[in-house]
Amino acid sequence: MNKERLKNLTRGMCLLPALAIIAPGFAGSPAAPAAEKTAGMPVILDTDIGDDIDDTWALVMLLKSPELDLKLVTTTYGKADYRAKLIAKLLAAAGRADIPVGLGAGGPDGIGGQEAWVKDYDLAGYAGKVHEDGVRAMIDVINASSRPVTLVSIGPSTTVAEALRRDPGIAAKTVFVGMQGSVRKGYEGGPVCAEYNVKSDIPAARRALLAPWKKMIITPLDTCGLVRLSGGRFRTLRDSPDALVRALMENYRMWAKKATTGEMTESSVLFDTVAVYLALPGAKPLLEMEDLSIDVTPEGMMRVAPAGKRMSVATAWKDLGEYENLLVNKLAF
Ligand SMILES: [Ca+2]
Repeated sequence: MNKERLKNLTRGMCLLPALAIIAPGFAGSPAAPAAEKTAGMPVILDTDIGDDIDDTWALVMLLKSPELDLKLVTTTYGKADYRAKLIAKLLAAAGRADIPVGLGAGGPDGIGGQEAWVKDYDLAGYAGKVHEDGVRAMIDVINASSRPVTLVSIGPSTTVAEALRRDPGIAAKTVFVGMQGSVRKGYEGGPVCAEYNVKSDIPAARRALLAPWKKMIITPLDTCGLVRLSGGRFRTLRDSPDALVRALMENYRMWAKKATTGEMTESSVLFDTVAVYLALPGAKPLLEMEDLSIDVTPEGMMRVAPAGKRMSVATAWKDLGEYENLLVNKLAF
């Protein structure tokens, strides 16, 4: 089992920390809508796409959300070349090569479970802009925007923290929306734990999650860790003729190491899609939202504490089934 695969499989294992340490092999388990660039809310997606597959789902969901005007997609937590190739090829498949791609912090090297999809893809062939310094691009998009930018953070905070280090002033101009942490529940509804995005780069997470953002909204494992499509909902997407959904399913097939998409009967946990949902304008009637003061400990745990950072937290589902319907409808059409 390669290192990346191991990381994917151990993402959900912090409820079994001892086992994870002593037995690392233990593991269970037509183009997007045309750009309506003027109407949508300005958004940057910062993603560790290419490790767990849910980032790919989240990017496709974002591309199928005309309410959101995607200004830039940046990579985070290393593997910048591999991640940028995945992003660029997906944007091209969506007919959205107008969206720039930025290589984020953590270094260029490394691959993951979707490498087969991009091994022959040349990033230099991307028709859109590729920023070698994605951190700079993130700062520039935020500072150039006449409206607050929504930063959708769905990976470790390596790139966001570096942007804050270079220009702390971006926080006050930005709405931070993240798939981050674990407040009262952990993976699969289990005990609270150090969530993957936080524990992968704890100093960066502390810098990013405690920064003075204009507004801050997160979906911790309490909510995002429960989303999984199965049955008819999954089959609707698996069998969709839509070009972008087919690209998504092909990536999922490669990541899941299946010979055909027909062998797949359900999704993995789609953590990151909930951050995209939170970024959408309007009320969130499907979620229980609480204003909480959150601290992040040096061990990567989230604690509700009076001196913590005030944020809106999606702590429970009111109607998870209806969210899954929304996700299918958004992706499929
Ligand atoms: Ca992610």
